[in-house]
Amino acid sequence: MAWDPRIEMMPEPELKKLQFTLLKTLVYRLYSFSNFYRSRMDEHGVHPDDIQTLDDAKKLPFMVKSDLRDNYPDKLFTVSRDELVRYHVSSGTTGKPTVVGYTQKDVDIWTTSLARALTACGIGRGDVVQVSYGYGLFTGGLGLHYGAERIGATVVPTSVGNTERQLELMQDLHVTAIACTPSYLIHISEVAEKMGISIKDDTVLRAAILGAEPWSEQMRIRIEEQLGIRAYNIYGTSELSGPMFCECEEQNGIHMWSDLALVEIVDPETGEPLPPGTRGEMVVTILQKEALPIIRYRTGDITSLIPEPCPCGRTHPRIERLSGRVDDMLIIRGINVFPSQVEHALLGIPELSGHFQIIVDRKQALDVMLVQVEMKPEAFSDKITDLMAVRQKVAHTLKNALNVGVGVELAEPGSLPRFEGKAKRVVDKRVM
Ligand code: DLL
Repeated sequence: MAWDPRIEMMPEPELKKLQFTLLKTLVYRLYSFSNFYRSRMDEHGVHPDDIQTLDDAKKLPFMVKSDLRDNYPDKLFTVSRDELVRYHVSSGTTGKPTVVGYTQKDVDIWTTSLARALTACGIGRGDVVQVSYGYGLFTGGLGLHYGAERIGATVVPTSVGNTERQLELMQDLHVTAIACTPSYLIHISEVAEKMGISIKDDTVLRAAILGAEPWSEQMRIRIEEQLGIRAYNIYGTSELSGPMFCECEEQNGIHMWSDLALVEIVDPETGEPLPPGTRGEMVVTILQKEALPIIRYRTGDITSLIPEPCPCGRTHPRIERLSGRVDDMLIIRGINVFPSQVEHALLGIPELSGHFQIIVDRKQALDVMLVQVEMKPEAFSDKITDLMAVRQKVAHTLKNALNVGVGVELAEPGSLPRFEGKAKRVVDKRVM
């Protein structure tokens, strides 16, 4: 089932033509009406007339998060304030946050992208969707809320927190789908266990729409098996509007709606385009945004375009699961390490609960990485030899996966921090 089959299944050549028309219109509009874009393009020696094919998009200058931060709060907006119907604000890790404004059309298009996304996961009228992403300045809650309403599903707007109540509502209101971060879903399932509720047997939950943070294929398998549901990967960033792009029922790659976004994968070092199938940094142009146009935005997310067409019949390109960020990559004694690699390795170890934390420090000029891993209650023993064996197994698995030796510390069940929003997996104590 597709929300808008005419667009979602449009033959590829037609879709490309549409993309090109939208790109060209956008570039002309911004060159005429945005000081920022005009001077950027002039500095870069490119004029809208130089955009003759879709491929010419690579002639346009990149945009990065700091461009938004430097123009705080709204200097990059291309509509007047009274045309705005909403702001979202994303918490920056440093300095000023980034503010995204939306016109009514921007909200409508964003909502359409989510209607497509939810329909692609088999959700529709008759479903009850619990939205357990944060509501408010974060885009997850309101985004999914509007999308679910648009397809005629019933929304339970729980937001995050008060997990026991969330579980009661899940049962009492016959929730069939939940939208939240993968780490919050794991937390919910642990609280359910403590309350004596089996999500698999005591609820009618059948789908989860998970995103906003990295998660692995192993984590999907674990969630699906434990909860008896199907878990779908959803992606977006606040700068692009919020969550917009999602897997379909094939669960094999995230469809990037071509009439809304032009996706490129580039070498993070050189900025040069990379071919389908090769991993690099994803760069996105949002083709139909009014309030805060986004051209060639460097997401910092690492993925690749999947070259094969999707068996679902949608012609819009897919990206593979994000494997990390250009900027959360840790360099440990010269070796690149992604927290997602650590997660991937740990989930293969049955004694562990899946909660972990990475502590990076520098001792005598050498990077040291300590991975704290939490054990499952049933695997936790008071025999030192048992614990040492597990610790050794974890250290060995991580060494193989990361190509670098790391310290391992076992933690008691329930002792590592839990997260309602995005999990913070890395504590970097190094002073650079
Ligand atoms: O996290 C928007 C969102 C809300 C996406 C709800 C999905 C669901 P930001 O707070 O701006 O926006 O963070 C965007 O989160 O650049 C990725 O690094 C990461 N991210 C988002 N979705 C995924 C995902 C929202 N499915 C940043 N897998 C992005 C891995 C993800 N990382």
